[in-house]
Amino acid sequence: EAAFKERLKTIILLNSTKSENHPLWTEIDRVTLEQLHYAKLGVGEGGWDIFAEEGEMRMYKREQEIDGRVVDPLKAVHTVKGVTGHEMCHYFFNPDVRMEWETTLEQMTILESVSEDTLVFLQIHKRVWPAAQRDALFWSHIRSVPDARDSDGPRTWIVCNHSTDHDKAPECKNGKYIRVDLTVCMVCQTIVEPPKNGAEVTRDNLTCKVTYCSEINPGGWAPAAALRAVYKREYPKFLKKFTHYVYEQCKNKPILF
Ligand code: 18C
Repeated sequence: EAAFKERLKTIILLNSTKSENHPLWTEIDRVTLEQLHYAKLGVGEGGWDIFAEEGEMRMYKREQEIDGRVVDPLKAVHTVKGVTGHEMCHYFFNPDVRMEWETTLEQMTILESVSEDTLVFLQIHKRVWPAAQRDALFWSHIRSVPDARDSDGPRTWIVCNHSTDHDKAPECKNGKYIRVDLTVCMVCQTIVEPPKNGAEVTRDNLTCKVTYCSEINPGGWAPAAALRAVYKREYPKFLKKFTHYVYEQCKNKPILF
């Protein structure tokens, strides 16, 4: 009986570290799958306007305002050689390296480690004059899903970030910062070009197709023209810097499929 109880304790402990048992789980699962679907839709329809183009990278926006606030949805696509979708998403999710590529950040705190694949973040972002400084409170979730082409090759990876509340977070209305409301996803598909004569796959055979979608409500007053100027500068800067960072980190490491 003692051995049985011990085993039961272990099972309970193991299960409690899974995100499936967290009160946020239903929302995490729903929003992640919605974002995956949304990211896969093309930009041909739906009124997307291209605003930045450099090499393989294309960035589109839809101008939209809610209560006079700019909330323009953004969708970007990029193709990066030599890395996998798993690698790309790993670095986007991993808090240890965020300061290496995220240039809008002043401070980052992990409020809760829900599980290996889910964290709750409080981030303080740099202030842009003349608007008030912003913070962001969101869960972040990483997972793999079967590839859309139904191949037995590498899976597709997604990281989804979505605003939430948290007991440990300062209340925004009494706080020093205005809290933004965000839904962001990065979806990455790996394409492997089969090497000739059955040789081993190297990084030269890899291409990663990145889709990045973002909807940010500034949460309070911000001058529309300044805000649009900020994101038109910051999004391309982010995606170029981030993908270059991942490429550099991975180039001499074994491939993480
Ligand atoms: O997705 C990205 N990063 C993730 C990890 O950090 C996460 C972050 C989301 C960004 C939240 C943005 C919070 C407000 C930022 C304020 C602007 C800072 C600019 C600093 C310039 C020095 O998902 C990559 C994010 C890429 C950067 C996006 C910039 C978006 C601008 C949106 C503006 C809304 C705030 C209003 C500020 C008013 C300006 C006049």
